[in-house]
Amino acid sequence: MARPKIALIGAGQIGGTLAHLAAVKELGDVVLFDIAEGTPQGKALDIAESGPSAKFDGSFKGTNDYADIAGADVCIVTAGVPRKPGMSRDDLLGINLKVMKSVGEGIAAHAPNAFVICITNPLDAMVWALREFSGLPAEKVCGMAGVLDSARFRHFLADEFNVSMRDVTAFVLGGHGDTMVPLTRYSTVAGIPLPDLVDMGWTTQEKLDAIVQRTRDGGAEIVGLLKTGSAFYAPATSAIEMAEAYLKDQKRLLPCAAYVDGAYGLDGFYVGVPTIIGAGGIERVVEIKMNKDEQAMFDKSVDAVKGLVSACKGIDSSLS
Ligand code: A3D
Repeated sequence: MARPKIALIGAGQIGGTLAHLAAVKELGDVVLFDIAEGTPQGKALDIAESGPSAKFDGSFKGTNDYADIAGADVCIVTAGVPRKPGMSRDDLLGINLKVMKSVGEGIAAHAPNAFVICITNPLDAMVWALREFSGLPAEKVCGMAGVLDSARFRHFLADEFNVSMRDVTAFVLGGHGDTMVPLTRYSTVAGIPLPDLVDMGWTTQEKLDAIVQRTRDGGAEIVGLLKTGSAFYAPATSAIEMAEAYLKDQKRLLPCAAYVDGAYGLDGFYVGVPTIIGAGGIERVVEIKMNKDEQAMFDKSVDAVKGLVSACKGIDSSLS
């Protein structure tokens, strides 16, 4: 059986890391696409040359021609610009919206059957625009954010409790922005919810609140340290987890930016929710019960995403 084909649209920091992870995990043949000449070709060759030592097989091609993504099973989109210190994700909207138009058209023309994972920021608005521009079925287009935000939350919790991150599960919903909603009630250490761990004296409510805030600021913390761009190792690893769930029909329950129409009282736009990812793409949006406070945080986050989608419509009249 032929190896799956994975197209990476954008060969920058995240794109290159995605290619390397896909190679090491032997997920399939990789095509790296970018408008920058030489960058995707150089990264593809460099990764291919690591194969003999790392012991993976696969074909790695760098290209500036959309025709080379033809028939891709998965497309992961990082094309665009990242944040610099002092910028919010929303500051990227105007530039990256134009990029989503060309990427959406490229995917529609050459890889219309792919499962598409968008990473470009501001995530919830860009994945919505990418779906609109590509015209692909909504269940085949999603955004990576919740897996990363939950991973950051899990890392901070594992550190606080001095336990393996394997035993920490966490839930972060809503938009991928300052209003994201880390849900402590649904986050556990080996099944023990965080509020119970506070009662058990494992941590204090103040420390837990600080971890929740650090999770919300997780992207900015890395931008502040790197100064020249944003996080790439953890974002790439998170998207690969989603791609693997699709390619191997794992039916993973992962939080991601999915098209929500009906659930959560929403009518047809993208926001971070729990989903099942399998061979059908986003096979199911899982609707969980929220208490009053959680619902209020979620609603605020949804309003922020709605504002960004309206801004996109204001910039590109074909989206209205
Ligand atoms: P970077 O290293 O700058 O790579 C972006 C690449 O996109 C560059 O190589 C550009 O040449 C390329 N590019 C620009 N325009 C086009 C185009 N029209 N077609 C094809 N390629 C193009 O950035 P990065 O890899 O660090 O980040 C990529 C995106 O991911 C940015 O928008 C970040 O803000 C975003 N990001 C999202 C998260 C989430 O959790 C959602 C996390 C981290 C970064």
